Amino acid sequence: MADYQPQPEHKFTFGLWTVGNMGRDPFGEPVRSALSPVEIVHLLAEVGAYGVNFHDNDLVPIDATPADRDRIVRDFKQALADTGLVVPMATTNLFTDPAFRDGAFTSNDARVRAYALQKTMRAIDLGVELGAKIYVFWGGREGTETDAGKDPLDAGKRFRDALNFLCEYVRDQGYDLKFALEAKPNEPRGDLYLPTTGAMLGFIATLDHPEMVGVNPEMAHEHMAGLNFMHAVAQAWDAGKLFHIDLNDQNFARYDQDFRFGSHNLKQSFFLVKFLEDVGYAGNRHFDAHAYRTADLEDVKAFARGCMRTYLILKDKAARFGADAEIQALLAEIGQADPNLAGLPGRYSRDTADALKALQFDRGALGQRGLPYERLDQLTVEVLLGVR
Ligand code: GCO
Ligand code: MN
Ligand code: MN
Repeated sequence: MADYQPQPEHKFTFGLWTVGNMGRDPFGEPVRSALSPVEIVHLLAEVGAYGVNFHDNDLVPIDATPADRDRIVRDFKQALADTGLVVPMATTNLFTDPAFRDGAFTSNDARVRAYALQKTMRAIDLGVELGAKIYVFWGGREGTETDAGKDPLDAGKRFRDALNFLCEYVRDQGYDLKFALEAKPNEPRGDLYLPTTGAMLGFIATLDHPEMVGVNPEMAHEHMAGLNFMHAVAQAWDAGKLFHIDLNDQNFARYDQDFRFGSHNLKQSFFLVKFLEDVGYAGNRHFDAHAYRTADLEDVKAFARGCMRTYLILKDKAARFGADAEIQALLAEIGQADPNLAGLPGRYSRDTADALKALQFDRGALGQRGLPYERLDQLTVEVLLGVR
């Protein structure tokens, strides 16, 4: 482990749009030249990634002819075969084209909603053809700037209808494919619907085939909303819904920064990696990030290598945390059981309820008990700083 070299079993993936990002921002033109999908596959193989994900139009331009499509897909497949990279996830671009400027599945225009479904079915076909087992839905334009023109109940119903339709499509085609819904609070819309992973989890329960649908939480998105990402991931895991994950980094309360994983909030990144490794998350670890606008091609490779290397270093730190006797002793002290409780409350029964109601508690002593979180946190910081 000490060499921190990415291996296929780590399931590190990048989107075509991540290392292929040309550095355009709302204030400035692109700063890097376009890389073809084939070039990106070779770049990812060079840095040691396991897989490559794409939006339909990252691979096949929206105005490609059928002949263009066939040639592009053939070349891409050849690049995958030459490098051994796989395509674990695919998704639809339902945000770039002006047709989607008021949303795709939630648009007020029925023709746009129908077009979005058509585009997604075709993109699902493409993703499945290339081997994808997870299909991500990020509703980049599903929201509003003003609530004067769109009813959130209508929007929610339209989004639900679209996902129900697409689940049936996948079943009808016999595809081995699951959906993962990705929440984001805002950007590019003023407000996006279903803005957090928790909101997505609530929504999934209202679908016709909830078992086909999970979430794709993204670190930056929960941080934009000021939330604790690891807690959102834990809730998704607990619900059996952690189908995919988008790793990156982000200053709190900023625009969507998509920084290299671990570049900003080291401690949050550590607790996230520790969580994923402790529970045995076996899915893809997808880096939905891009290099700084100042980067040249070599620095883009350094960015990609850095995402994976930092993950593996944090995984190593999590193992050290688990093996540190002092840390474990403090955890045992914090979690110690009281023999006087004799297993109460346990599962509910009339007897356990009666026994619990009859127990005497020393409330003053409970309130006086100190908890060594300062010591524990300092030891955690010291593990992270490399002195333990
Ligand atoms: C963003 C999103 C996207 C999605 C991607 C896959 O903030 O732009 O994170 O990068 O993850 O569209 O669905
Ligand atoms: Mn994002
Ligand atoms: Mn994302």
